[in-house]
Amino acid sequence: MKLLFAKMSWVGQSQHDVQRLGEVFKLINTSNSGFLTKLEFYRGLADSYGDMGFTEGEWESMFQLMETTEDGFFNYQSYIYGVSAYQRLLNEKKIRETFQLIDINGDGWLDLDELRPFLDEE
Ligand SMILES: [Ca+2]
Repeated sequence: MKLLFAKMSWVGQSQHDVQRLGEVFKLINTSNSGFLTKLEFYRGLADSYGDMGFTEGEWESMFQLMETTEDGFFNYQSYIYGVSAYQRLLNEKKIRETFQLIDINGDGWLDLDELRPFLDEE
């Protein structure tokens, strides 16, 4: 099962990412207003943190999950909600992909023959 658990390690990683991204919000929000716009966030990110390992498309996906005010401001709570929701979607996608990888005959079930290569590693 070691290989299987290694494949699942991103779940812990994504929790770490949410924490890390939370810190970044606080550091970028230098005015301490509690609100940022997407532009302010991108600017702060570019100035101090680079892309943090996320593509622009990934950042956009996260922003789409955030609730903003009419003029495009979001607060810490909405930001964390967006980041967490995005990580959750990503986890579900990766779990599905891993399942499909193991489900060799594609019947939607994992049988012993399909799991044996992972069990033999012990
Ligand atoms: Ca199967």
